[in-house]
Amino acid sequence: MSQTALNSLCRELRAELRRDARGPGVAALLTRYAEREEDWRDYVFFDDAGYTRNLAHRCDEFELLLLAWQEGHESPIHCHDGQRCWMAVLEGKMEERHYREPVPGVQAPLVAGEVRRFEQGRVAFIEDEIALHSIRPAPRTRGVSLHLYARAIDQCRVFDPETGASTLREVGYYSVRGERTERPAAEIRAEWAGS
Ligand code: CSS
Ligand code: FE2
Repeated sequence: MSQTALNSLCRELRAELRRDARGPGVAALLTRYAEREEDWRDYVFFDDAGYTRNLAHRCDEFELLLLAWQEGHESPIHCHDGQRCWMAVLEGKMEERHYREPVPGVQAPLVAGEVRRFEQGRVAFIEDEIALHSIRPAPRTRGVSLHLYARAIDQCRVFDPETGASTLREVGYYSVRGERTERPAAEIRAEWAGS
């Protein structure tokens, strides 16, 4: 890997998650990167159709993605497949809405929880034990966020808040390390396997 700030971050994240899979030092590493660095711009593509998932790095310990959100874009309400998720704001402000199932595993309308706003440089953390959530940029702004999933998330459940019904959704990639792609996600994952 070349000596870019993003590659250095990946090396540091890997060392940290190998040391302790819960990643106590991850938020500090992401904060430092978000406050100082700009090389993520090479990996970000926007699309009017919806937020884009741009792959920066994938290995056994984690997956690192840049998500690009136009004004008005919003993720569905989703879980994190039992993994840990950190989100650092690189551009704009991001809003997170928490939801929970009133009785876990029983289908019923979701209960809305807190709404949080994260400024540029701030880091959010979520896992299934905390809540389901949805993410969007603050009104009238676009945003770029850096997402670390440990371990990688290849699928998640997305929820209808009115009924609580959920469906399993495979997640894909809009670009890989700065190259736009329309290749199937499984093919891309296979290439990174064992790295
Ligand atoms: N989980 C969503 C973004 S919010 S953490 C995704 O990766 O597409
Ligand atoms: Fe999420």
